[in-house]
Order: sequence, then C-alpha cells, then structure tokens
Amino acid sequence: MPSPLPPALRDAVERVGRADIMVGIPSFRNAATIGHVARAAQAGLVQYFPDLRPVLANADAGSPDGTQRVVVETEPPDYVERILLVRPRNRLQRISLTYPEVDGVGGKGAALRTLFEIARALQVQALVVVDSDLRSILPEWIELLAGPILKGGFDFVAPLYARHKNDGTITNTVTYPLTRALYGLRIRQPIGGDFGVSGDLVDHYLQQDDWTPEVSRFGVDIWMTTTAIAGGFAVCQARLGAKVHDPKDPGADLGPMFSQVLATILRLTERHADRWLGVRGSHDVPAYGFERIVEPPPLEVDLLRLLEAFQHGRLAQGELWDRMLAPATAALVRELASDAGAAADRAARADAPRPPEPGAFSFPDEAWARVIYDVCVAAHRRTLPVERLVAALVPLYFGRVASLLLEVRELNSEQAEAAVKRQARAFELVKPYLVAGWEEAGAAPA
Ligand SMILES: Nc1nc2c(ncn2[C@@H]2O[C@H](COP(=O)(O)OP(=O)(O)O)[C@@H](O)[C@H]2O)c(=O)[nH]1
Ligand SMILES: [Mg+2]
Repeated sequence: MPSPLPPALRDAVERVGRADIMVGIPSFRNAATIGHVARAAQAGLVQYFPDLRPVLANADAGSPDGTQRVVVETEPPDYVERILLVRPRNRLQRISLTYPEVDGVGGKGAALRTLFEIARALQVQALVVVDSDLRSILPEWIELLAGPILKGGFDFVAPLYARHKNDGTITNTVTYPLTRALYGLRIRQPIGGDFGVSGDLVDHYLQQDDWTPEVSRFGVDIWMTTTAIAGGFAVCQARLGAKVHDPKDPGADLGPMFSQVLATILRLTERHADRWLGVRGSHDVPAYGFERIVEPPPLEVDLLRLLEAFQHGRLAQGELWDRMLAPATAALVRELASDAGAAADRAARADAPRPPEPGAFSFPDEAWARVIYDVCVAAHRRTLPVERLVAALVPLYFGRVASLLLEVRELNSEQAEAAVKRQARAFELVKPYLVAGWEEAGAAPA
C-alpha cells in the first residue's frame, strides 16, 4: 500500500482529485528561468491534450529566490487558451509546493519523488518531467515526451537533443557509453533530465523505495533510466531539438554530480548483473518526432583546469587508483596524469595562459573503458566503499573530458558526435574484459 502523503501534498492532491497527464518541474533557485518553462508546459498541455485532465506541478527546494512565487504568478491557463485559441475540455490545474527531504537529503531526486507521489495519487497515465533551467523548451516538448506513452504504448521516453559538444560531459563519457554497452540500448541521453514516464512506471519507481542519498540528488536520472530498462519497460526517445540550459563548467561544477551519478551506476550495476552480463553489442532505440537541424550556443570550458585537476588527482588519489584499478590500468593512468600536467604546464608557460592545443594530450578510449570497468569490478569486490571509489574517479573523469574536448575542439558537432560514438563502440568491444573481471570476482562477497 502507498505510504500516507505529507499534509501539503495531500491537500494539493485532494484539491485536484484526478488527472490524466501531468508535467512535473523540480526546482532549486530557478526564479530567472522557471517562468518560461512553466508557460511552455502549460501551453503544451492545453494545446496538445485538450481532451485530457491536465495538471502542472512544481516541487521546489524552498528556494530563497522566489522560484515558487514565479510559478504561482505565471500567467494562468486562460492566458494560454486565449493566445493559442484553444478551448480545452478541462481546466488546467496547478500545484506548487516545497517538497520534503528524504531522510534528511534534499535534491533533485527528492523533488522527483514528490512528483511521482503526486502523479500516483492523481492516477495520471503520463508524467512528463522537465528541468527548470531550460531556455529551449517549447510547448511541443510536452507532446513529444507524453505522446509515445499515450499513443504508442511506451513507458519511458528519454530525450534526444542537440547539445553543444562541450555540454553533457557526464553523459558523453559515462552514462551513454555504459548504458549502451551494459544493457545493449543506444539511449543517447540517459540523464538528459527531461523525460516521459507512464503511470505504470511511476508505480514501479515508487515500489522500489530506493532513495539513497545519491538517488535523492543527481543520481535520480540514471536511476530512472536504468530502473526502466532493468524492469523490462518499453523505452524510446523523443527528438526535442536543442537543449539550452544554465551552463556548467565540468572542472568547476560537475564533480559532485559526477560522484552522485557514478555511485548510483555502481549500485545498479551490482543489482542488475543478471540483466547485463549476457548482453553483447547494442541496438537502436526507437526515436519519435520530426528531426530538426539546430546548433546550440557555444559553451566555454576551462581545459587547463581539467588537465591540472587530473594531474593533482595523481598526488591525492594515486594510491587509491592503484587499489581500485587493474595494475596495467593504474600504471597507464599515472602516466596519463603526468602527460596532462606537462600539457597544462606548456599551455600556462606563455605570459598569458593559453588553452592547450588540440593533440596536446590524449586519454585513449580503451583506457577510459577499462578504468570504468575496473571500478565496476572494484565495487563488486567491495575493494573500497563506493564513496571512495567515485571520489577517486573524479580526477580521471576530468582527464578523460579534457582529452575528448581537446580532440573535438576544432571539429563541428557532427564530427564531435562521431568521437562520442567511437568511444561507445570501444565500451562494447572492451565489455568482455568487464565480464571476465566480474566473473573472476565471483559472487559478491557477503
Ligand atoms: N527541487 C530541487 N531541484 C533541484 C535541486 N538541484 C537541482 N534541481 C533541479 O534539477 C534540474 C537539473 O538541475 P541542473 O543543475 O540544471 O542539472 P544539469 O542540467 O543536469 O546539469 C533543474 O530543474 C534544477 O532546478 C535541488 O536540490 N532540489
Ligand atoms: Mg541544467
């Protein structure tokens, strides 16, 4: 039986009663951008689903910048009806609340848990979740993310978008190639943040009751995708155009997110070993929506910082690398970290530091695949606690990102995409190494 809802949630659910389709928006300090997201979502619900009972819900962290006020004060549904010349059968309902923490942890995942609970209580057929820092969302996104569920019988819709070649580095270096190699599904954006989920899959998510601190934060996206795959749910992708959102620089902003995503992956890889051990190769996942040609705006990344962080990682984490990686992999990454340091020194030596040249440093695809696989095996063997494994992996991620971004610096998006695909293929080719290491480690020790 579902656990009782907290009072604020219960009140909102009682007021709305039932709904067929819901858009959920998690937020934390997004006053500057969430108004546009809420308006686009409302317009999408009203325009594309005029016969359904729609609801828009925002689960906010209690942001001090007035995020929730922006949502509440956004033009009401009749504004949308007026500008779109639509007369929906049912009035759009809105909910905005501060979500409760999960065991003292608040984060994107905790916000999504609240959104799942609302969706289940309202018995929606389709839930669409979208990020609140999106600039490029259009009303059509709601149709693209909900349509495959309502019209096509799918349970999980992952986004497919054009992102700048420097954006989405956790996706490009880990979640895409690893999801593809482990489960055999070419889902290009497993942690894109904008998803469609069926009512059945919402129930399944809540039944898992799997709210670790990482899943309650940024681990939630890969958790949703992997849980859908491992549960045997029907998965597809929707072409959304460009993803433009608040920029992040990997070296400055993405360490904690990387750790949360990786810790979640390591746990799920252990849990679902029976689902991936026998998978060889991969295949395409159906994609819906009309293809668009869009070029997202450029995103600057501090490559020097990434190279230096990799080199420093050798000093700070080198001993952990020796423990968690196979001896050959450990020796190689120690060398690569020195190379990274040398490349950074050369670039910084000029009077004004310059970005390193393409070709100044390379962390090969196969070496990176082995690093990730060695860490999977180390987690399986319980060589070190997962938190320490992922902390030691962060500088290696920085090194791999530096290499990839250097490689694609002079390339167009299509050529950059080819480099990401080539790396994904390397993960598939090296997978027997993972399987051998995993099986050699035997059943997980107690
Ligand atoms: N409720 C809540 N939402 C969060 C929190 N952190 C991030 N989010 C939301 O999660 C979404 C994705 O966050 P963002 O920082 O843009 O991550 P990225 O684009 O995946 O790198 C945005 O809608 C954020 O507002 C949090 O602590 N609480
Ligand atoms: Mg974002």
